[in-house]
Amino acid sequence: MSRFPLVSTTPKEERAVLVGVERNDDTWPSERSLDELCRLAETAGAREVARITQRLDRPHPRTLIGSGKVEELCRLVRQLEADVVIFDDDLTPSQQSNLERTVGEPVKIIDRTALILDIFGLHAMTREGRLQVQLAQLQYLLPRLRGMWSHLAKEQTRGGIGSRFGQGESQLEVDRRLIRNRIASLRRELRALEKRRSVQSKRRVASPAFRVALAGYTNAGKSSLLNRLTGSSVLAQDKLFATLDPTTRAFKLPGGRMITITDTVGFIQKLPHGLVEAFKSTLSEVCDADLILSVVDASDDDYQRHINAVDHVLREIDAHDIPLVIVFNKVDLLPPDELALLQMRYREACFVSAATGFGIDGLCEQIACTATASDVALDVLLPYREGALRTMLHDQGTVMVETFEADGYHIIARAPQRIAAQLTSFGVRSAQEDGA
Ligand SMILES: Nc1nc2c(ncn2[C@@H]2O[C@H](COP(=O)(O)OP(=O)(O)OP(=O)(O)O)[C@@H](O)[C@H]2O)c(=O)[nH]1
Ligand SMILES: [Mg+2]
Repeated sequence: MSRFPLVSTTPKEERAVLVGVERNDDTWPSERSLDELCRLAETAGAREVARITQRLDRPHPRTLIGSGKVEELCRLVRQLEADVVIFDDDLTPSQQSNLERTVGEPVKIIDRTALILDIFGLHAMTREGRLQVQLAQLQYLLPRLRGMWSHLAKEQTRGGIGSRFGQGESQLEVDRRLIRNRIASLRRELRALEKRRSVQSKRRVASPAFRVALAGYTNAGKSSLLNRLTGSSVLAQDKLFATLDPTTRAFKLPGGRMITITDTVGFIQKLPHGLVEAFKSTLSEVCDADLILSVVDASDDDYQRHINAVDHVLREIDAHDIPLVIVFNKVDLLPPDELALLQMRYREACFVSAATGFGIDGLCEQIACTATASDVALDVLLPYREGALRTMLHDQGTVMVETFEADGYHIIARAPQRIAAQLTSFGVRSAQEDGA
């Protein structure tokens, strides 16, 4: 036998007890919400070992759940040797520290928001993404500073969920003032990045491709759909919040028109408001779109709630006026009669499977229809030196007739208004103005 037995370097999977509260006015059964919390916990590297729920009219101000339930929780935690307790509802800073004291060290008490922030921290890849998550984490941490001191002191040496807040900083010396300063400097950095992003997006407006944004609940299949449509290989995983940073790809519609498609961060019920705030500039990819494809996992029993949650976020980021098509994905997982029912219920929607390719042609036609709906007719004479504009007209518009005249290309086409606007200085006649 070896004198030096191998030691696993994989971080230990943490054992989690989930706690849900059912209210009389709740439209979402706590069991379903806890199922989702369980998936979030798994994504963050924890395993559910038990769950408890309590029906409550009003939250208990000191501990959210009643004292009897807190005792039950303590028993369960001891019996099952749990490392962490995750509340599905937000805990106030004082509820969190009261619970931490009662349940006792070294068990961590966190809530859904902390868990989501933790996952975002794990998945953020770009500098902007990381800054956005850090900002949201510090905003969450600030009012909890006292309660989290001891917790953070211990966490310096441990891995696992709920432990990455403020990593890299000497937490024990950090006080509120320092955190506030850091928040202010993060905001400044993000504003600078945002400025750069808006310059880039202005440049993109100058190249007037029709912009489609994929939005939707996390794990609905947005990245898979982008891959299926454009032949890309963006990361698609059976994990919540696999995508945090937007990716844009060019795509040629049937008929030859070039458009862009952007994959974005997924939404979720009870999405922490701080995250929506922090991710505003990333979410601006959705706000700048000409068409939003709201991707829905048709095989999820909760699809209606997902549609509502997405709607809610789109309102929060002022994107609800943008034309939107609902795209039910994963229809390969539906029995034919359920698919037929859904099709009857949502006559305007598209039904696709990113996995099998079912319905993708129809989806492309629907995008093409929207992309060309507001086209204007053009009858232009472009000087030969304007080859780039001619290419743009071919890429972004539909050229009906093109002849080569002595003084340039004579083109009769239909094209987006944005293109017509760029051609006015070349003596463009809008055929519509002539009654065409
Ligand atoms: N059966 C089936 N599975 C699919 C389909 N589309 C996506 N999936 C699976 O669903 C899971 C999530 O897919 P993603 O494309 O990562 O979903 P997403 O919406 O980008 O998720 P986030 O980035 O985490 O918000 C993956 O395991 C995919 O393989 C489909 O049409 N049919
Ligand atoms: Mg994704």
